[in-house]
Amino acid sequence: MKTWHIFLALFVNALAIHDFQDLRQPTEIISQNGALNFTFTVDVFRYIGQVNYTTRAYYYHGVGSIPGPTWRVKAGDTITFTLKNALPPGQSTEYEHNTMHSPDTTNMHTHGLHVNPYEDDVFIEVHPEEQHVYTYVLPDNHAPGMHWYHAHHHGATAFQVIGGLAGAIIVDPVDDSIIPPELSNMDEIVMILQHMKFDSDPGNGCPNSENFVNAFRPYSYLEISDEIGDTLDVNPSLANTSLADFYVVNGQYQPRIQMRPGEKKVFRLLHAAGTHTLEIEIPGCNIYRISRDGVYRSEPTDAVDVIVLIQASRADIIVDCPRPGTFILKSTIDPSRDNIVSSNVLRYFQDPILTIEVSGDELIMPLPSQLPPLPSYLSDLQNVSRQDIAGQYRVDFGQLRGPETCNFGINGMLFRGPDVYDHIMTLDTIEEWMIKDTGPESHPFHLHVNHFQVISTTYQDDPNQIVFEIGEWRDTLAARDVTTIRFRTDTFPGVLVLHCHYLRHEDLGMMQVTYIESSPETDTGDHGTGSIGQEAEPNRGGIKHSESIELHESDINSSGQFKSSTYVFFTTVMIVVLSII
Ligand SMILES: [Cu+2]
Repeated sequence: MKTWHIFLALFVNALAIHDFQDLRQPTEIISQNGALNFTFTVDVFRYIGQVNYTTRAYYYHGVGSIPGPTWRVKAGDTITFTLKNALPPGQSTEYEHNTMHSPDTTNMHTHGLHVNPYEDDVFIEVHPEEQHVYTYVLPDNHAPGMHWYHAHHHGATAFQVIGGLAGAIIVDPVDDSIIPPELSNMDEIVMILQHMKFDSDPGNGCPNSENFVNAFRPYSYLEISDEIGDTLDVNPSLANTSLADFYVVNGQYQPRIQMRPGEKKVFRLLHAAGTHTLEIEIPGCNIYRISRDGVYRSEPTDAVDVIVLIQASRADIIVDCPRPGTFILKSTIDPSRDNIVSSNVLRYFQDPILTIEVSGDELIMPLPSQLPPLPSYLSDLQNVSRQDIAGQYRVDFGQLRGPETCNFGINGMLFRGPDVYDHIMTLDTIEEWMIKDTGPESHPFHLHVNHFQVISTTYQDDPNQIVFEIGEWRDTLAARDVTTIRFRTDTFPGVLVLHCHYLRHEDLGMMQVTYIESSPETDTGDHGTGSIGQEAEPNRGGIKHSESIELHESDINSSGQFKSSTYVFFTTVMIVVLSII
């Protein structure tokens, strides 16, 4: 963003109607005696705020809200959740994959939860006048942390998430004593950041083509509504016609919170979006990050200047403001980070997003020296020996060649359907994947069900590890150059979905399905219906949807897996680069 853009944004902001209301917390639905049983109904909803518009929302006990209520559970709990679709019937249930379609078909994804993939199944379709009962059984050792839920019907994901179908999931530990007292003494504030955009900004995120099939740029809700064939009348009405592109916190525009000087609070930030990258700053206050993507660090960071929240990411931060006064939480575009935070077209400026009023008597609150320990499935994989790595895979984000020049795919392909497995793994083993993205922008890589640990990267422009840290656990990662991740295929056999979390890319084909077998000897395919790559095996049900394959790397074989010779080459290059650093 150029300097004059920032001044323009400041000017427009000065004209805006500020709510300056106290920040509300979403309704919490809290588990009792190990169970959380509830129903959400998806129905038409008129959002009222800086913009009034007609969209879809989750209704709980007859009350609709954006964001939806927070699910609050403990490790070991069972969530029994009924999703009812009360949207108007009449849309076709026929569609082609990798197009925008079915605005009124929905489903549920529990982003970040470590649960059975046949419970967190994004290929379930809940059409209008249908319902589905989801059962999620959290493992007894599920890590505490904040995750989120959102609609994930491929082809309608971006539309429904941007439209507001999202909310927070908080997993508390069974044993509260693992939370250090310094942390449990702090107030916790959930801050769900959602983007609303009703102007048209053609932008240009497609550097090599005039064909903006799937460019990297912010799309307005109206554009996507048109494209997907939404039959609802969005009927937007702006409180200020100059302000049509903004973030809200828990559905509120520029709300405020109160703190005392020196008081430490935990801000649980959830970027419930699929477009922008935020760079959160709170000038005059101290920020200590204690978790990312719902997984605690071993100890708080030193005070940091900025929290980069890529699409879908979460961060728990401890904040204190030493002096009385008014402070702001904002998203900035600092030129010093131009080479660090990629996707320049998707960086975002808003000042303020939230106001902090600091007054009253000073409090002195210590930081915790340690944070809750991680469970065994998140134990450190940085120093495992090579022979302990059972499988390797490469995920190559890039543009497709040919007439679809500005359409993006993975390993040269678009999503081939839920029954085509691009990589096969074995349960309870260690996988090592290389996430490659050498384009000018940065696709946010997201893996379902299993968090992964960042092992190394060839990207050299972020020496202070602002965007991601080596060794941290993530479920969504800004892919840059070649970044190596590892994870355990813990507990849950079955499909493992990966995709770009710039959600329009996902809808239009940047998604793959991989598969974890119980064991190579005993697996019969009974718990899966798909096939490996294009080599259909009768006992797996064959391929339902197949697309022409266009490879742009000669060294990717037909199942999208990276040949070992190329893997060795990349590893060698990476080791050399890292040793130079
Ligand atoms: Cu992408």
